Amino acid sequence: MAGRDEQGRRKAPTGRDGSERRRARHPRGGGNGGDPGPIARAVPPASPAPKADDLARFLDDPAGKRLTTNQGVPIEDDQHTLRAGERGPSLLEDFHFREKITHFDHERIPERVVHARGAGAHGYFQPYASLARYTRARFLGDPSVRTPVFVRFSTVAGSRGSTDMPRDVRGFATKFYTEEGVFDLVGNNMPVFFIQDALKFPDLIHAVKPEQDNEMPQAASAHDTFWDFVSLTPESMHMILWLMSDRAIPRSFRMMEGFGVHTFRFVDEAGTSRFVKFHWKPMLGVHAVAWDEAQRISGKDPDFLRRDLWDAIEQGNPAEYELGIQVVEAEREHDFPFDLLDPTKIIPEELVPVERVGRLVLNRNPENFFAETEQVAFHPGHLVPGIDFTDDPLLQGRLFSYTDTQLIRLGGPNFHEIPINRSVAPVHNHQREGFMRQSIQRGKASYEPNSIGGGCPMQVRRGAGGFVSFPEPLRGAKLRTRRSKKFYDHFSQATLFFESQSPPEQDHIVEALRFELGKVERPHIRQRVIGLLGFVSETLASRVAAGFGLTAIPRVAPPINHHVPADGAPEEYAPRAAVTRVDRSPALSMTASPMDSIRSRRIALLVADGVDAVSLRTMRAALLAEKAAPVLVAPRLGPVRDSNGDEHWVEQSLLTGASVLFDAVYVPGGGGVATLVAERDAVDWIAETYRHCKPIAATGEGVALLRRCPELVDAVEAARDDGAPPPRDGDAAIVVSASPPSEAILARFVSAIAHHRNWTRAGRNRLAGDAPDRETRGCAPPRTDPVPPEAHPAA
Ligand code: HDE
Repeated sequence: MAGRDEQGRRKAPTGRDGSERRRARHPRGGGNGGDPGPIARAVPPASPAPKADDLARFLDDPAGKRLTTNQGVPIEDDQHTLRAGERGPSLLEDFHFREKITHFDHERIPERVVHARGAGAHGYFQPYASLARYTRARFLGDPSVRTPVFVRFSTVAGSRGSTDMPRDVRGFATKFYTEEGVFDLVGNNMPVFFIQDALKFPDLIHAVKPEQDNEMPQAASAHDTFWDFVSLTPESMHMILWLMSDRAIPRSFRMMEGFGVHTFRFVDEAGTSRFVKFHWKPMLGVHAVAWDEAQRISGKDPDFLRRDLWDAIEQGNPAEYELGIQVVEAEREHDFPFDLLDPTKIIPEELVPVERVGRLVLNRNPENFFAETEQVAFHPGHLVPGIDFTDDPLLQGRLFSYTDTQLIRLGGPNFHEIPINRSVAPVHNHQREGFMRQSIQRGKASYEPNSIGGGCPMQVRRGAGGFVSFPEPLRGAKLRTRRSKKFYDHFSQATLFFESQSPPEQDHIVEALRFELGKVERPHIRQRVIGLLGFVSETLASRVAAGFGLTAIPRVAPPINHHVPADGAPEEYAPRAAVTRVDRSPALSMTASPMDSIRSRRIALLVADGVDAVSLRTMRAALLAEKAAPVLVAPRLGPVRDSNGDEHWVEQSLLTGASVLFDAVYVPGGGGVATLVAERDAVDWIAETYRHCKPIAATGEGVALLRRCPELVDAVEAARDDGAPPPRDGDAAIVVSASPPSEAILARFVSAIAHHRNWTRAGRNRLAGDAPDRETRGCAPPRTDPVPPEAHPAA
């Protein structure tokens, strides 16, 4: 299928065999960055080879090739081992067998300790305008430069084979292959973290990973050890609020934000440093699924997110984001109620606006998951001149961890030579040997200074692009001690986050906490967590408490903070409230995100033989015009015949598909509706779509299928046939009409899909009576008073 190359050019259509890229193959393999000679260049070339060309040199394309051993010896028989006679033993001399099996036995490498499950994509980054006023980083200084990138998205807690849809943080790691070397922005889809000091990372991860005695539960934070750690770690409260929000169950990697989390530095040509926070803002807006839906998706398609990314790119829908930066002048470092070095705090956009400065486009799928997505090695310490660290104690610890982890994971110190990790800027130094060394260094000198090699490779002056660390003045005694005072404000920003959410988003946080704590077996852990939530918001805590039959928020036994050294006085480590300057930050709510596109959304068209040809054609054309992905779903696979007798190929059946894998559903009219109305799975499809707050449209006879669902009866009655908005209490995401879809009906359906979910449906559809604490699992509860089908004849 057609995609785009890394410069965004449309590729000639090719099969998945990559034959087009085959032609681009470089005649020469190996080497570093394609640099021809042994002499280092003081100044890198103006336009290094794009990363795709670099990778193309390593492509192994089997088309038309002979089968060989690893030594290149042609293989005559790949079916039988070498044996002594027809019924005799196998022979040790069978070099082909031994080589093949040995290689197979060694196919696995250790999975990442965290972020084991991921999906990657290639693309490019381009700034809108020069950022030279902030940074000397060349890839940010020239709007004409497109820098190749590779991005890996991931979950954190689960193993490599776990589902894409647990409640979890998502990694968003970007490798920029710049002309000055590799820059990695290794971020997450949440702007803060659980802990303030890297020393606690192994504790946090041990707590969230499956419990050590029985290795359960997989890819889930809903268990005792995680919440035990949280209950003793008040600094985690802000992150917990993010984790309990719908941000932890994104609809797509293409529809989530990314954050660098730590405060970094920009350094300009004059050496002036400013603080900077990095953001990725998705062009499709920020969207989530319902928690009930996430759990079902995990069963129906555990590859949901990686498939979404892969398919979108294959279909020519690149994933796109804007790079946002929040820049703080050095003199303002201490102007905030929080410490800029504290990774459990954001800089509210109300205090420092996010400037959108460039575009990231992911438009090419990897050729090989292992070679690229698995072997890619990120490191927050991969920097280019113009970007530098701060003393955030979490960031400082990460600077050690990432090289260390690659050594064990990728087997030695030469992981930078693996094709996906190689810099496109030339690499020359005196590092030598080690497992799997690829470069063949020439000459005699492998040390510096040397005279034998003419002093090469040579150091590079700052003015010629040499990296110089920002000379931050330091002072202070060597201590393992308390952090600066502002780090101990553990709750204010958690409160800010909760207060900034819309009512449905707040409901989802309450329900997520009830779910997670409901899986905790030890009551004292649960009660302590609810007690901590009381410091964030009494409303939140009492609503969670009500889910456990508690009538009051439990008191937290002191000390509140258990991160106290053996000789420390607990009161000195106690949380303290800061004077906040922002009470509400609309940017923290997902409702603030753009809701104007339905590009690449998947819409199920439920059909059966006899479907109305006009309705089907009109709806399909309207959705395709908006670049959405309509998919025909029928009671069985194969062709379906419309009212004109034309055949349509069914892509999914009620058996192979599932409502949770789609963003909306449309039921066209026609004779086929009678078949659907008789199918339990078709009725359930509609009911589930409704429960998960997604848009539903039906026209003509199709409305009868909606009426089979008790949940929908009121909403269908209230919906306006002419496409006008429903009355005040109506459901804008239920679009029905007695006749084939008109322009107004199409427009309303498209607008409902753009809004993604009608979350208010969950609240509006409670069982009879006032039941404010009833759990909805983030979706509309089913009605238990079924309406007999005969009471609602087809429209
Ligand atoms: Fe990581 N983290 N991390 N992390 N992290 C890893 O490195 C670590 C942290 C993040 O797709 C590991 O190559 C420590 C924050 C992403 O390959 C490891 C600490 C943030 C990825 C590691 C943190 C991240 C990792 C495991 C506390 C958001 C996946 C495999 C100081 C800013 C990258 C690997 C990929 C991966 C250590 C905290 C993001 C073990 C010690 C905060 C996106 O080195």
